[in-house]
Amino acid sequence: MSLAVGVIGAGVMGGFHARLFADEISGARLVAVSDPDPGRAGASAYGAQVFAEGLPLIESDAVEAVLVAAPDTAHHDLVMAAIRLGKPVLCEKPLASTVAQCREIVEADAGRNLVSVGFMRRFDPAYREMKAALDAGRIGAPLLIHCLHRNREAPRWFDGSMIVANAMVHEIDICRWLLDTEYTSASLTQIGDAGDMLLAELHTDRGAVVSVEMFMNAAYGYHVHAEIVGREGTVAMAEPAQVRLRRGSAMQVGYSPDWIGRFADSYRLQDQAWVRACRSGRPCEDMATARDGLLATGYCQQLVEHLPAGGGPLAPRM
Ligand code: ISE
Repeated sequence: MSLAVGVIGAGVMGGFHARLFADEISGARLVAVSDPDPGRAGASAYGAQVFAEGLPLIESDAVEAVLVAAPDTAHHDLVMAAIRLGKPVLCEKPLASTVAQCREIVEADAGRNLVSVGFMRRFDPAYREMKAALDAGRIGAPLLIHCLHRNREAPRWFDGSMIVANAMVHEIDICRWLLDTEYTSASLTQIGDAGDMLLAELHTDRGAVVSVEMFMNAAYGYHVHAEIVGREGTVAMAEPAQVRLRRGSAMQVGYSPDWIGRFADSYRLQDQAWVRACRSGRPCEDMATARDGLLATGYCQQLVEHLPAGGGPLAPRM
């Protein structure tokens, strides 16, 4: 029998996940969607049951597994409810807003492995190929990862700390995963006074350095890029566009307007891997765990604390 999935939150992310479970993910079926806005919930339900709140959805006997795509501040309570009922839960990043809340989740999940965190870049074919090249020794010892992460336009609700906690958190997780490392210090430069641009240099316990350009209002499109520089070579993402348009003595490459276009395959592969793991009862090796979610939130918290001073030491907060 397929896995009965309930999706909490029918915004951009919840709506996309709901469609994946309704249409594309094998071994799963969408049985419920919740959102305080009935119009949004209905539009993402594809005939599944609609709830106004997340808790009754988790408690419903019809729901076997839960995807949380509610606002960040609601994550902790929803994930804890799923753990209490023994239901697997895939929570969009961040796992929770504070280190204390993440720690509570890690403790409740210990030995049960019910919690996964939606750091979907771990399933992106480009990042995976880069990691495979690195792990196979094809570029020698890693020295530096150059990352850039640009959004076309910051959402209205974006504030100064969200550039770290909501957006750069992806680089924090993916570079830990790529290098299998922890961070030891950071230097941070805020560029301009709009709070939408940041240059970060993170040092790691294995000596490699991670540099990240964050720009929330890059205007031309959504653009994520990374290159790992090793002792014997480098491995870099190709531009993600699939086609080139040639016209009027020029060649054009398109960019997606947002992260859904760029990372659609990653979300699909992640959700499929999660369903497979839930059904087999065996954890998916590549999926971010509650512990990864705790570490990411801990680093973000320290980086936000260091922003005014332009940097400082980092350590895993457990
Ligand atoms: C956004 O808030 C996200 O959640 C996306 O995952 C990220 O890629 C994007 O850059 C953020 O602004």
